[in-house]
Amino acid sequence: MFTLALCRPGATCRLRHGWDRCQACSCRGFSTTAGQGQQVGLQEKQVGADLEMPVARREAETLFQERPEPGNQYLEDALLRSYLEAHLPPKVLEEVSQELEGFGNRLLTKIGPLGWECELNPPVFRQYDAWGQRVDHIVTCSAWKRMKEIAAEEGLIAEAYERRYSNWSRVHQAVKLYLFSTASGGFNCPLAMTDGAAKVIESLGVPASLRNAFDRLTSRDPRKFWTSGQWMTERRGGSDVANGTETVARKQPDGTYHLYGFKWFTSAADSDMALTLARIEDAEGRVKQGSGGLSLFFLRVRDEEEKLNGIQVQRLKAKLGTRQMATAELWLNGAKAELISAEGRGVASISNMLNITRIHNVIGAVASMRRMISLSRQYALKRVAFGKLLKDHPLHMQTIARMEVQTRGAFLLLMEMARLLGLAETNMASEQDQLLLRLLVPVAKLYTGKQASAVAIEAMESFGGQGYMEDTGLPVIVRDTLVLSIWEGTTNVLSLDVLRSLTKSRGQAMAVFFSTVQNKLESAWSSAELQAAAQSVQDAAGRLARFCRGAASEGAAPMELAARDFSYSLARIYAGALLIEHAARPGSSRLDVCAAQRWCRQELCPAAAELRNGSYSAEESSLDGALVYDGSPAGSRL
Ligand code: UCC
Repeated sequence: MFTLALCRPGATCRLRHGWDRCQACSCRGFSTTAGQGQQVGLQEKQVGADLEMPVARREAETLFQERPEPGNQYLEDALLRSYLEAHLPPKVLEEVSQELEGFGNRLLTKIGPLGWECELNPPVFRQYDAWGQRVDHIVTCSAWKRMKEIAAEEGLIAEAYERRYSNWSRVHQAVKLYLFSTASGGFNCPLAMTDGAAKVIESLGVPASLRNAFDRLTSRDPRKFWTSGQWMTERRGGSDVANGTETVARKQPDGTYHLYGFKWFTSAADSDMALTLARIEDAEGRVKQGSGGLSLFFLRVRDEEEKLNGIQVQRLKAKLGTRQMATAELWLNGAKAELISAEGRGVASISNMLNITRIHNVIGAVASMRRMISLSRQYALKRVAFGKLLKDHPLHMQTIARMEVQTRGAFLLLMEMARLLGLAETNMASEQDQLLLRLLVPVAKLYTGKQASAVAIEAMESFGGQGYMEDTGLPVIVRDTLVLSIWEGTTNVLSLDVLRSLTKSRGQAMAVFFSTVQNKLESAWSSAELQAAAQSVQDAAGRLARFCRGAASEGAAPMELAARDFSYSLARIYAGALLIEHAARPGSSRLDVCAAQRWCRQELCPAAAELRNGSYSAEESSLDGALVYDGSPAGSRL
């Protein structure tokens, strides 16, 4: 965690600053941690001594509470390490774990402090220069620029495209991004879109005109490395892209296009390039409306002389979080662009990008949960309340343990997607694997987005009032987490995407889902400890199958009403199966078993439960609206 601390000027600085700078005395340094037990003892002694002393004689600068100081994120993440040990081939494991340990140290000592600098120095927008010339310059801090270099040096995008570890390359990349995420000062956002853009270009076979862009997006050379934006959202809406997109594309004699329109949210607007959607005008200046009128374009944001490419920046957005990263409103006023999809296939083409950024969203969600729990559990080792450390209060431990179980389920979902993506990208995925991946991406995105918000808020509470204090850094994580259920598709939009993927596969994806869950439970039936959990998952899968058969006979409307609960059911059943599979492997720990058992004690199939309650009936549905508008003039018209 990153905090700013204050010392009394002139006094000896007694704070253990970590990487931060004391505002008053400007001392700086990185502290080493003495034995944990010793620290706890000292803390207890200090608290005791302070309480015995009359208030007037206590030193004003005495810290009453110690900061939590997690160590190397890789070394402290038991589940991550056991997952890699269970899945990676030995040679790959050896190399990867060595690299991750080093990366964990770099995060702790170098990258984390830079991330905090990004938070303290958010981008500013300079529209004019001193002489009145319009420059539309988005000024970012040096730490943000350094983050871009580090992303290249660490191969955070390159790793996935070099395929050094064949089908395990995506797992390796996902793990690095997961470790990087909460230390990145928001740089995980441009990386998500960069990865998505590289994926789109690769899936087009890297045409000659995009070779340079692809090489830069996937480069390890900081001087060459580019990031990409994903400009999809316009004034009329961000979810309903098909109806919300007004931008038009006018064909030029040289075959390129000029784009005219207004992009309402463009994340990481300081990026080097972007992929965006527009409607191609015909010779009479007419465009086709709807999804079928949208095509996908590539554009550079600036030309070789650093001049904006027919783009004006209107303003930066004032956001609740992710303030380290510039989100802008952009006018496209003749931006030169290249058509990169078949005409009218824009949405289908950009979906490749969406599916990658949604996986990054899951990475961000799991990383945020893991970070908050790390801080919370560290704090519980140091904070004394009601005469004992927080870690010795069973209710407090139960609360953190519940978060831990949620985080474990989410982590395994993430790894499963990365594993499947790695197979798909090395031509090792079966058709079933591909269907499963298409289904799991929206499921995991929507589910972990919600989990992360809940966990981040719960973990903040575990610090008491301190958790609410800006300079602890905790509110930053909470704010940056809350966006995860919104961007890249809200929970409901993603629930509808789950239905889209099922419809498109004509039910095959569901069949694959059920058979995969069954396979994952296989090794648990012989385990006395895991049998009951496996039975819960199997029963829930049975209820879900009956639900699907019933829904098929009801038509689309009830299914749409049930979409969110249905998606939650998929997430809980699948994560349950993954936790069981992980716990049933040879050499698993008692805690792996415990996590699987606890996960499976929750309602695993909320869709069936809500169906039993009548939640999806026409009558209930009409009452939803009545409840919402009770007392409002609109209510009488329902
Ligand atoms: O928020 C944004 C940037 C934030 C920064 C990113 C950071 C994330 C990093 C996290 C790090 C911590 S950008 C805006 C994001 N916007 C969205 O996500 C849009 C949300 N809306 C949707 O997803 C909608 O479902 C739409 C736009 C996809 C619906 O469009 P349509 O055109 O109404 O949908 P259709 O007609 O059903 O789909 C058109 C085609 C179909 O293919 P065909 O024609 O062959 O049948 C669909 O199957 O597109 C296909 N398709 C997909 N294919 C649609 N979605 C997908 C998909 N996800 N995967 C594969």
